[in-house]
Amino acid sequence: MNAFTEAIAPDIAHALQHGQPVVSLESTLIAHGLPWPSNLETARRSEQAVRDAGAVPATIAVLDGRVRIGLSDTELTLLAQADNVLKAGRRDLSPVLAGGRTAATTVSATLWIARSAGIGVFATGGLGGVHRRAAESFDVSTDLDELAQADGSLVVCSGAKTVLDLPATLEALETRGVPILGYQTDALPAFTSRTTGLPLEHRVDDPAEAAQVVAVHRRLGVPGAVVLVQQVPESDAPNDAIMNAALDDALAQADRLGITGKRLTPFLLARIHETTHGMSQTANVALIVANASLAAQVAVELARRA
Ligand code: PSU
Ligand code: MN
Repeated sequence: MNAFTEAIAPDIAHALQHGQPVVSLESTLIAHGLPWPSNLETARRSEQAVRDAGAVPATIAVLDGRVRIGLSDTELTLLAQADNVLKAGRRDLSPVLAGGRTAATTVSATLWIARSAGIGVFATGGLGGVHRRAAESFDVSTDLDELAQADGSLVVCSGAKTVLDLPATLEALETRGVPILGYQTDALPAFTSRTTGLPLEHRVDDPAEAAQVVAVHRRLGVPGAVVLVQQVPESDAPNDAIMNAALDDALAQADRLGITGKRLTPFLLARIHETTHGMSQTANVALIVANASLAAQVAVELARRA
C-alpha cells in the first residue's frame, strides 16, 4: 500500500504484483510537446511499442486532482485534445492535486510518481536540462534533480533537448552523479539530432547489457537513476542544418516575445515543428516511440533477472 495504490490501473497493478515488466510514460509531451492529433497517435503508438516488447505501459497524468497511473483511451484523448491542461513538474503536484486540477506530468513529476508506485523503468523523448544562458536566467529543469534522487530507476531517452545548453546539461548530470549509458553510441544524441559530438564514457549494445548495469546499480544502492540514451532512428533524422536554423529562429522569437520559464520548452518545440514543416515533428514522434520500445526491452530483461 502506498499513496498511489488507488491510482494504478488494474492491469498495471496486476503486473507489479507478479513482478512483470512495466514501463511508465510521461504526459507532458502529449499535452504540450506535440500538436493534435500527432500527440494522441504518439501516445497510442508508444503504449503499443511497450506491449509489443512484452511489457505493460503506464502513462501517468493528473486528472481532476487525482494521480492516474494508466489511462484509458478516452482519457488519453482528453489529455491530447484539451487546451486547459497544466504542465506539472514535481513541485506542482501538491497544489494541482489539492486544487482538483488536470495536468500533464513532466519527466520530474512522472519519474517521482512512477518510483513511488514501484515502477522502475521510464521512457521519454528528451530530458529537460540546463537552458542556454542559464547563468543569467537560472533556468535549470527539475528533471535533473529528480534524476539525482530517483534511486534505482532507469530512464530511456534521446539525450536532452536541442534547445538546451547540452555541454552544461552533461556537466550538471555529472555533478549529480547520474550515470549515462550510450545505447549503441559513443556520443550524446540530442533529441532529433543523432549526435552532439559530446563523448559518453559508457556504452551498452543490447537490452541485456543495459539491464546488467541497472541491476548492479540497484544492488550497490548507488543513489539516483541510470540514464540510457539512444539516437533517433536514422530514417527519421532531420537535416541538422535545417534544424539548427529553425532552432535559432525559435530562440530569437522567444526572446522577442519574452517567453521564459515553463512556457519556453513548449513554445520552442511548437515553433520548430512549424518552421520545419513537420520534419522535426516526425523525428520527435519516431524517437519517443523507439525509446518506449527500448525501455520495454530492458524492463523485460530486468524482470527476467529478478
Ligand atoms: N521531451 C519531449 N517533449 C517534451 C518534453 C520532453 O519530447 O515536451 C517535456 C518533458 O516533460 C520534460 C519537460 O520534463 O519537457 C521539461 O520542461 P522544462 O524545460 O520546463 O523543465
Ligand atoms: Mn525551466
